Amino acid sequence: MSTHPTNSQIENAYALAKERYAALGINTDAALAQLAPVAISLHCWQGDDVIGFEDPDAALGGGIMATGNYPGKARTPAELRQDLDQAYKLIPGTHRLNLHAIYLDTDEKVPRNEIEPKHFATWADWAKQNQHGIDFNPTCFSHPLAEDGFTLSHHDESIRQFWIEHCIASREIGAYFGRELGTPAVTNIWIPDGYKDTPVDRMGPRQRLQAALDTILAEPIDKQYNLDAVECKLFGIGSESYVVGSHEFYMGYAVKNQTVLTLDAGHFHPTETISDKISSMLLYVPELLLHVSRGVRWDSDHVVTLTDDLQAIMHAIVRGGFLDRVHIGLDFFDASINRVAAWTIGTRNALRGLLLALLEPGEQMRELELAGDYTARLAMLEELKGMPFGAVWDYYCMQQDVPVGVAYLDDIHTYEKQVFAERE
Ligand code: RNT
Ligand code: ZN
Repeated sequence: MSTHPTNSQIENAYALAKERYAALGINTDAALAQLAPVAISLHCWQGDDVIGFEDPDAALGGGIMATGNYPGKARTPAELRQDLDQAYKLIPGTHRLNLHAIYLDTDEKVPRNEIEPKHFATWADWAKQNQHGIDFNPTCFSHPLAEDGFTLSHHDESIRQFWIEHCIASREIGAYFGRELGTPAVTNIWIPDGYKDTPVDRMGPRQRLQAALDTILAEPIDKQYNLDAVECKLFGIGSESYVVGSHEFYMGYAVKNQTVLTLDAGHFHPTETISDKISSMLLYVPELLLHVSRGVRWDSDHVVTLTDDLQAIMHAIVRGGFLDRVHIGLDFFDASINRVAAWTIGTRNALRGLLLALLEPGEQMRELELAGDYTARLAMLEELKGMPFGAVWDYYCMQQDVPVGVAYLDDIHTYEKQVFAERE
């Protein structure tokens, strides 16, 4: 579709950019060295519209929805891994995989409360070969026992117990990945529980959820293998009036129990952003998991683009020095575009946002702020937006041996013709 820059053009542009940044006291090589080890957790569920492999005819439930029917979606674990391999090839760096329990790889029909590490062994082998850490999630939706909209907070004890067992099994699978791969899995609990219309009892379901979580987390697991996280939400389709696991619920729970708190960028009021929550929450919880996403009207899960919101999140992480306490995961699912491209575009954008944040003269700007020179602070923040950041990003892609600029689309088109076409 276009001609691509040559290596020497990329190098020349970088050399100029490096000088411009150096003049502001920013070392571009150091910024790239900081970016390189950051592992973003790619969510497996973008690859097949959150269907999984438990039942190929499963319908997505739990108040989340994927729209579109772009051809070529992965139908088996092997196909999903093949698609992921393709996406990882187009993204600079080495990244993680975020797996949901319904993506088990076995011919057996396994009830969710009986899943075991062996059902995920192929994932561990593949991750080991490709140096991916793995994160994990119990799947408390798209299931007959979740059909009435309640799982861990269900008033029926036997249903609640089923989901408790599923979450306990999931933590063990997280720990298995952690042991196998030498990097802890963040096992994140999100449940859809809530009411479409105004409830009378708002406390009861929350008490049940709190007790269920206590039971799930009762068994200590070494943090070098598994980290427990909990994720809130404002509303879902069918739970517009009341969500049991609200922000306050999980904020309180995570602080009290010192678990990881998950902040999904699409799970708050439309004008509320997660960027400003990071520095507050890190005073009270050990670590955060981010579901970097993009809300659009009723949807919380559009492909991540390089928005002000995204930049504010990355700035908050970098300026706070929180890269080692914030796990960056992605959460979006768009079935109307090439799914490998969705991963590629979303992840590259997350990294671009991060690089922009790393290309700041942090110390100098802090000094200006402390000196009360808000004029210079504002001038600097605005000047930075016009710096030749693209040249640094292009150079990084070249250095990491992935396509520079939209060149990745060529690979995606080839892949589409060779692989997706075969799946129809
Ligand atoms: C749903 C939550 C949750 C899911 C995944 C599939 O609103 O964001 O994180 O998207 O678990
Ligand atoms: Zn999420």
